[in-house]
Amino acid sequence: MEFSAKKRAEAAERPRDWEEIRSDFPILKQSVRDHPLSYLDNAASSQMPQDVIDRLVWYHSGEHSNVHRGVHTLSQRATRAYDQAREKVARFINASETKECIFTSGTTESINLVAHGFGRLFIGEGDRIVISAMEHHSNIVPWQILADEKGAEISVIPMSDRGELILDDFDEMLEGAKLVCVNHVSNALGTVNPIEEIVDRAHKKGVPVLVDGAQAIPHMAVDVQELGCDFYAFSGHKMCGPTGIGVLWGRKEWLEKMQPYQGGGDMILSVTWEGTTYSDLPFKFEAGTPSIAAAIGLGAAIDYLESIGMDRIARREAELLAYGTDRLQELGGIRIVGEAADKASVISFVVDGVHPHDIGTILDDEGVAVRAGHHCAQPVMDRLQIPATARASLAFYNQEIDIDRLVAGLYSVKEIFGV
Ligand code: 7TS
Repeated sequence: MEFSAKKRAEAAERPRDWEEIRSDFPILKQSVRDHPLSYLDNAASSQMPQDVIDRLVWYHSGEHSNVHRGVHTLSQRATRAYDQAREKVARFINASETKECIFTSGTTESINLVAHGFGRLFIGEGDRIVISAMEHHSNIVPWQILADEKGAEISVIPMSDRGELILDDFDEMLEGAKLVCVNHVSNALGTVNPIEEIVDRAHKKGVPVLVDGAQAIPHMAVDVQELGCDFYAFSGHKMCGPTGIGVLWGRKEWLEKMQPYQGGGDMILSVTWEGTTYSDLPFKFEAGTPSIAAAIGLGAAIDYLESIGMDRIARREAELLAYGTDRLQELGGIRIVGEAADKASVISFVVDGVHPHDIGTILDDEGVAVRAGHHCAQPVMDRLQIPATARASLAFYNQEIDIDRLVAGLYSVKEIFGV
């Protein structure tokens, strides 16, 4: 059962409008607290279209079996679908080889894999790891653990009040550095970072770059070869796929040198009491039974996104971001946090005199889902001297009406708190 070819052919013939695209998402058709649901927490987790749900149901009802093991028909079916999902991932990010795409449980595991496999081998005492000031905890904590273990040091690329990286001292920071770790898009601020420039400058000093692409991959066409980076990490559940699956793309030259992150079945060529030889890429890094269904679901999510087109998605989200930013600014008493010139569709904000958790609770009462808190980016909050923000993060299946409902909810917040 293949959904993609049909969808793509249909889309090429007749680009579907956004109303129709929204109707692909069954979860958005419900009411929450007697209001139509406006789901604006897509940076935490996006929703799955019916195609992806159907693909998961099909896998579980017609294909489920273990992969790379059985000679029987079901195992062959599951293996084919799983391997095809990896090919879809490779095509989606323009990897030069499919084997450079490792399935993980998500961005967090992808980064930890590099911290173990690359960090243990190439980072030692006194070496430097350069991290940006706007990282999610998952691109900070693994490096802190490694730095503690190895006696390495961490240097932080600073950021401005507007939420843009300040790269003035970046070249000096690269002296003695073994790795740069930076996100493509900040989850807390929406900033799109200048990855090509960062990679270019780092590579001039011979320093590889890991990009946390968790918040970029759902919003724009990503071409890892064009970016020039060495590693690119992302999660399925933020790009209309299921949870429990993610990807680490890495340059073959690095991945081949790196040690496996976990040992177990499916990652070996042979095991004897004398020793073990590991499988080739990508299997060397995929010990044990993988998240087969989720990987296949991710493949279906890629088909779905491609049937709309990533450039079209980026243009639509830019429209929604502009509309949302204008409407929030009109309200008064609201400060948008993160005003980078290049932004993805994330609107973090604070309302003077109201805690973001209260904003989140009142909005939920009106059917509007936002996230409130530090967004696992506590150093960003510390830098901006705020404890937390409320965050509306938009996806292409949101509509202006969702933003209108957010604004109506914020009027209620202001009324209740008298601000
Ligand atoms: N990196 C970034 C930039 C993220 O935004 C997130 C999750 C992660 C890494 C971790 O991804 P995971 O799939 O491994 O958990 N960000 C968010 C968020 O903004 N709200 O909830 C999760």
